[in-house]
Amino acid sequence: MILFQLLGISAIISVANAAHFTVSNVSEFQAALNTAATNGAHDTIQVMSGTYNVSATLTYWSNEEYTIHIMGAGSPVLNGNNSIQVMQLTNLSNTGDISIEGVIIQHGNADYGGGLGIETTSADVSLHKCTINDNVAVYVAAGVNIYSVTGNIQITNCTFRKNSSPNTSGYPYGTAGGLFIQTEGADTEMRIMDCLFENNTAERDAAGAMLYPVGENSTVIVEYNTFNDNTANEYGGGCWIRCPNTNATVKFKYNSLTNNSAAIAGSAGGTYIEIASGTIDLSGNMHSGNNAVWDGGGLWIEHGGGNLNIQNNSFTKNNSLQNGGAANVFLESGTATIDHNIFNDNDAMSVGGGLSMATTSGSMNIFNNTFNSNTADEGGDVYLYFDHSSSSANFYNNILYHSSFPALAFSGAQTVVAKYSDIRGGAGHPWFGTGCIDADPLFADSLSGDFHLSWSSFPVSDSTKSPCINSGDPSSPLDPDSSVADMGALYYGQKEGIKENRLKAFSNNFSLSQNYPNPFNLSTTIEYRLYRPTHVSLKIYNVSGQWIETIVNAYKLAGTHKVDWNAKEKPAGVYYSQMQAGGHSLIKKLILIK
Ligand SMILES: [Ca+2]
Ligand SMILES: [Ca+2]
Repeated sequence: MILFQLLGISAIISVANAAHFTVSNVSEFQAALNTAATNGAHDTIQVMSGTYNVSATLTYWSNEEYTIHIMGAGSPVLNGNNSIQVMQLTNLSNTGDISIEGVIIQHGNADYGGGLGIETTSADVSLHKCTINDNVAVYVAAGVNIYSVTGNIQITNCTFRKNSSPNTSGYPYGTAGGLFIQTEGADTEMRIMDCLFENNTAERDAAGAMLYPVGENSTVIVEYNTFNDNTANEYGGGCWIRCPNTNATVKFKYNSLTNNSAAIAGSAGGTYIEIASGTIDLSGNMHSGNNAVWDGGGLWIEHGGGNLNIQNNSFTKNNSLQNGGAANVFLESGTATIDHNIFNDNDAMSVGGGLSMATTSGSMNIFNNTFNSNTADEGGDVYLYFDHSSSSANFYNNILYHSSFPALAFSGAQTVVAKYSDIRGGAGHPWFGTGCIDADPLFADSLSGDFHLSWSSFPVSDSTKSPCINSGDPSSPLDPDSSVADMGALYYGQKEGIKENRLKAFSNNFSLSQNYPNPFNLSTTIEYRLYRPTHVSLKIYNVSGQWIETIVNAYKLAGTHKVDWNAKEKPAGVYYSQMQAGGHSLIKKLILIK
């Protein structure tokens, strides 16, 4: 054991190849960074609570093969006072990983990385439980700028708020309001999980987050994040991902994007994804209230070839002034699978109020989606464009209802024949094919966004049974209740006699506890836990699946929430509580005794 005593550092203890520093002011912090950079040890710098007014950028520059971990104790605030970059950390070795946890970085100002800059060659970078607020970048990356040649980068449980990149002097200036991550080499992985991006702005692209792995075989994972009220004047209001090299993997799942915009001259109000080739998996996301002046109010994708899967997402009240109110998708070649999504109340001025999709030579499989109340000049719900005759589309088991006419439209070198779909105003069109119907789908409560199919007198097969139940293509896989496939995104579960859906398998972004007491005779308490802030609805249904009461319908913060249901006036019997959040749903049984 070696014991150091250096001026300005309150305690340094180095055990073999590990050193620990505790710092409580700016000069101690910088002295610890200087020592850590050259001491031949793995370092932990514990930053005690308090405000650190930084007048010279806190700097770590090392080529040691040792890690550094900066750890806030009691949420220390590192403040650049709107005049300087707060912190810059650089390691040029292969294994000198950099990690930061539990600090608040605010009011930084720099050309790149106004709050924080990190650079490595092949070492990994992680940022955990940090808050990045009110930073400005003259050129790129107002909040955090991370660059690595081949290192992996992980951002978890962080908040990025009110960061802005306002410069307009030349591209790429004015990009990446909250966060910018770039890797240069092949085989890198970048991951953003459980983060909140709110009220960030960019004069050009990517107001919330910008992820840019330049090399081949890149993996990008963006899961369980919330993007709210971010504004880019050009492309990508919420999240922007570009993989310009071959064989990329993008997993974009369980994210919530609300009120983001591409405001002045660009596409992708919410999410922008562009890859040269590879696989995009986009599932369980909720896009609502996003808008773009060009294409793709909620989502914009350009895929150079491979697999594109868009599943179990919901798109509500997004709009674009050109094409694809909810989503605008281009697939050069390969296969797109688009199923079990809900497109509700989206608008495009030109084509594809819900979904606008184009392909050069790809094949598109579009099935079991629910489209409701979308509007466009042409293709109120769906517009497809086929560039070459080798392209194709299978379109079946979809519901297109309450939208502007014609709900489905297409152009180019191929045609579409819809099958086993419920399409309002479709009858008589050449594309209204086998098994298609034009009948009210009897959604449970479409005005409040509940697109389950209803069947009030289940199991009696009368006029209360949605015409979409068991009316999908009989050769489709059976529904989970072993009945013939239903049309639309949500099937009617006939085993329990209650609306249910496939999405609930993916609902681990929240939990719904059993109510207590249960059974009960007057009132009962329902408790639920959110792992990220989101809009929540909690509804009570009776045993026949009829809606009884909505007891929560509001935006809620992450954490545990409780609500009482007073059933004094309700008849005894079995009820169900159904919680919906982030496009997912959970159900519990309640027993009322009188
Ligand atoms: Ca060191
Ligand atoms: Ca069925």
